[in-house]
Amino acid sequence: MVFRYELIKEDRDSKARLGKIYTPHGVIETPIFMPVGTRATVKAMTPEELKDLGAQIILGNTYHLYLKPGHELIEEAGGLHKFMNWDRPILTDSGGFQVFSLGDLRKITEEGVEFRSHIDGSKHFISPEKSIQIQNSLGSDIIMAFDECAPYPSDWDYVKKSLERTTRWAKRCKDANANPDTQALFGIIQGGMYRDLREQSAKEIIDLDFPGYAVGGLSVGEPADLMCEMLDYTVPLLPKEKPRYLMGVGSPDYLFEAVIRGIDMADCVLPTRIARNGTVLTSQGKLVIRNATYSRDFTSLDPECDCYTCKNYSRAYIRHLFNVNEILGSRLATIHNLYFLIKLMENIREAIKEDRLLQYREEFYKKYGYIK
Ligand code: PRF
Ligand code: ZN
Repeated sequence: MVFRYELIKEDRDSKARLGKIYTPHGVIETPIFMPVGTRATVKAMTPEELKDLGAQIILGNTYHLYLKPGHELIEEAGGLHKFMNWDRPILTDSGGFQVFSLGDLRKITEEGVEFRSHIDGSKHFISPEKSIQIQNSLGSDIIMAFDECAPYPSDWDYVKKSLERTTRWAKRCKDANANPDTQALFGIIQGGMYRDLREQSAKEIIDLDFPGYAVGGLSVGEPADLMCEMLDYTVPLLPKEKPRYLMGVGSPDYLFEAVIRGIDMADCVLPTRIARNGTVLTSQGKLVIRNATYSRDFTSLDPECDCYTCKNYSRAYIRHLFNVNEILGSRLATIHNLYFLIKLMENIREAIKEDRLLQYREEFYKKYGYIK
């Protein structure tokens, strides 16, 4: 199956869209939330369990897989899908964001980024060409351009320089992609929190003509309303006939706000990461399961949830598992959190179909609370 985006329906009352993305490993229904599997595993989950949860696509990370176990080894195994036994679509991030998060361990030049491994301090260099070569070895269905995500806050002059370099890098990524027919390369829009720079970046990246576009550089510590303002401004600049991916967003309220502004895909470590330290997402908001309040609470994590965890285990039991450090606690909380977001996106798609998304958002916020 060659890569294609099909726009099925636009919401009557917002910019939300219902669509399908066709990839060599199957179809993704959008809007979609993508669980993150940084190191060739969605932490604590087997691929079988992910499928049972309804996960349609997962994310992998170029930076981590390049360092360990190495992309050559994964290529030798027959690619990332085969290596990790996941036969549905995979998207890999370019490593740009992860390398830039290393702080003083890295040095940016026009050619690329020199950095020291966060694992053993060894020296490495990733260029746009190298990032694409690694992603070509991994064999992911959607690959991302090597970009720079400017930190927040950054001044206008720096963001301008950075986005212009990101455009030059995007062109080099496009030229470097050895498998354009089987691995769709998405361009990434940067531009920080500046409208004029968002517009410049969108124009330049769209001019290069990618099969999909990501909005990068958001959800980097700015206030929620600033992120929303940037989306309000940026998303309408993107072509209707291509998918739009908001990078690094995964709290329920941010997902609603992104979808309503026309975003089709999003990913975040949030549900899996907070699960492992005992925080679960529920229809009533976040719940910290370690709290003593739950020691004799024999109800499920979320009375409205019908995931495997909620059908079979109580808050008291899961709290106990966390208190004695049993790994089953992390597994049960991860199952619940991923199911919660996957189900939320399914409900959002249903609501778009029936032109009641804004009403659904209001109902959801009444119980969950808004922007936590
Ligand atoms: N660029 C890349 N990956 C990312 C981001 C980005 O800007 C973000 C920003 N929230 C998350 N992941 N390549
Ligand atoms: Zn549940």
